[in-house]
Amino acid sequence: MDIESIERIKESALQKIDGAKTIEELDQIRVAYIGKKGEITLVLQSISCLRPEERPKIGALINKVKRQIEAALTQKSISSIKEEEFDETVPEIPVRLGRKHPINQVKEEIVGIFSQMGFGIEQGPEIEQTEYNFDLLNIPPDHPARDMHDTFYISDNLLLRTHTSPVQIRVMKKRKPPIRIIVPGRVYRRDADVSHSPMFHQVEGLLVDKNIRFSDLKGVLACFLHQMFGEDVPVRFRPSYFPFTEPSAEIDIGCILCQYKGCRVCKNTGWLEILGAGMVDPNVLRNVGFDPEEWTGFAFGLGIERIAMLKFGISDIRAFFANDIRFLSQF
Ligand code: 2NL
Repeated sequence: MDIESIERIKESALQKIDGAKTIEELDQIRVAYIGKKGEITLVLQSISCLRPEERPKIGALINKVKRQIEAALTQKSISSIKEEEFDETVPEIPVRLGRKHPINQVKEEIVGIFSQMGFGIEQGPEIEQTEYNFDLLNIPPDHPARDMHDTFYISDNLLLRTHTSPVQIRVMKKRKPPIRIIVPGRVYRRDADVSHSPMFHQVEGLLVDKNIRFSDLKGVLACFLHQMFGEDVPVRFRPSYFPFTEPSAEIDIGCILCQYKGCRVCKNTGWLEILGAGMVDPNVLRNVGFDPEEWTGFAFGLGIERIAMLKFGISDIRAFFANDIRFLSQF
């Protein structure tokens, strides 16, 4: 075994590797040269036939040639795989796309309708001062909504807002009328069952200008309800009470689940309560520095979860917040 014959084996191996056309051919070459009974392997085993002083030099050369052949095989198989084994007809691995949360879908639908009517979107802090959440809204100090059992207090004068109305107060204190805003956001109340979540979402609206009267409220809200639930849906206004509006109303639509015949959801009335609204109380206008003789306005509020539950036929509010992909991927 001499240097020349080792070099010859190397040259023939590299030549064959270079000329190989398939992965199978490369495998055969691997076996023929560096497999268990391959040429290089046999040469390495016959090293004991050499004189001891020749062994290290020849041994090192054979090992070097073996590594060169391995490297050439690897290199060639990488480029062969690229050329031969990429099958562009194999279907791709499906990507599961995310989607908008149903609460966000309904919120965007509501906000979109009011945007078209010229309402601008406003947002504000979820941690509020008692003054903004209650006092300036004409909610008296002994009102039950202020109770520790109904409101999450952070301190004596800080709380998690129980409605988005304090945002409208902030806007009115900052700007002069005309004001026409829609305020979507998270709100918090100490309540939890199938239809109440301690965190839920509201959309409130406020319009203040000269000569605004109850018919403006009726027109805007009927227009909204007909876009949201269909041109043919019946709408009715019932007298109600809120500390921040006078007069106040609750607004129903004909039950979209039973077509007004009466069912469990509408409690056999044929009607679903959708909105609370009213003319902004003169006390509230004065609290933000507006003269109620010069400016009047209307305000309204609705719960997004309630509308989403009706729209999608969901009976447990907690499904929205369980983050179960099997639920969320249906919308
Ligand atoms: C409901 C009722 C309502 C308002 C919210 C409001 C805000 C200001 C002044 C006057 Cl700054 N009113 N908001 C008015 C009437 C009803 O919400 O049932 N919400 C779910």
